Amino acid sequence: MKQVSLARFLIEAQRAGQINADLRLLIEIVARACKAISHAVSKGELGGVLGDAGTGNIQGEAQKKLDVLSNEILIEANEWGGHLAGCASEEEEHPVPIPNAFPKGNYLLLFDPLDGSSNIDVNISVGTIFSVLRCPEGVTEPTAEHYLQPGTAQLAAGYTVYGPSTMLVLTVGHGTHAFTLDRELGSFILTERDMRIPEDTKEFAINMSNMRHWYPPMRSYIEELLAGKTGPRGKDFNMRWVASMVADVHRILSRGGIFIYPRDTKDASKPGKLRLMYEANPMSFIVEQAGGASTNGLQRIMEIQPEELHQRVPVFLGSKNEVEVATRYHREAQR
Ligand code: P6P
Repeated sequence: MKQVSLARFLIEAQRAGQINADLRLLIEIVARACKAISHAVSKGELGGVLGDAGTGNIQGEAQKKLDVLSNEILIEANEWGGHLAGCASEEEEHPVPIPNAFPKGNYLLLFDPLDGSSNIDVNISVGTIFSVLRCPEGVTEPTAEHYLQPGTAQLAAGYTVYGPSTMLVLTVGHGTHAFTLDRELGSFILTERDMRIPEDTKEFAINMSNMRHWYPPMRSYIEELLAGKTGPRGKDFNMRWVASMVADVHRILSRGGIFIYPRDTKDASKPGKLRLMYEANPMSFIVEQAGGASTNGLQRIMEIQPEELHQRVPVFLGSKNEVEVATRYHREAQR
């Protein structure tokens, strides 16, 4: 079968009325930036870009050199095209305006430039996550509150996982599709159209070391998975935890599973670890478009009305029926 490149896929999506020319340009530019990040990541120690940058970000996390580099690559790639009104990054406290030297467009781009970067120095897969919103009508200098739109307002979302192969997974609201980077051509090639997450699973992903900090419904739910055949679930479960959300979510998209990062008592000020705007919302859009589900334990993540740019949220996402079981435990406990 003739290979379909990302460029051709996006032209066909535009021809089908799913996206317009500006959104197509935006996605192509983000994909090109991810190729540059993939190139830097794959050099490893030889690129002199491993280790700490010696700086911290708004999250209070030590930044890796590659966090800073990836952030710069995405910001610089997107400033001149005339398609963006601004962008927001996990690595930037405030939204980044488009320089006045360049025209502004109708879209807002939000991203985690290098998620899981604590894995970089031990050569474990990391990724880039991005989300696209429309800039509110008539706003040319968007500030943080213009980004605070629920996940259902997303026009596109995707991630690039820098693993044994570099893969871009994308949705524009018409299914979830996977592209694999052909390094010789420098093109992302469509390798899976309309990904579907199995509705049931025997595999869960959670950081078990936090168990003593979990609230009762979380503990009950996991204890039943661990009981396997001998317990109420009547089947044995396997566990995987890469500690790179992109890698864990990609596995779940590919073969099913449930990914959980719950709120816990370790830090009551934080309702979970993952950020709503540029991690949970884009991943939820991608997963729902593949037939999966994504909640914060009580409601659909994409229906949460954001209150601040870097807010955190508990995440239960993946195989639809398993997410419903875990969510039911939490809803019952809340009652
Ligand atoms: P923990 C990476 O730092 C990240 O934000 C996600 O990619 C990942 O799922 C999670 O944190 C890992 O958290 O507490 O297991 O290190």
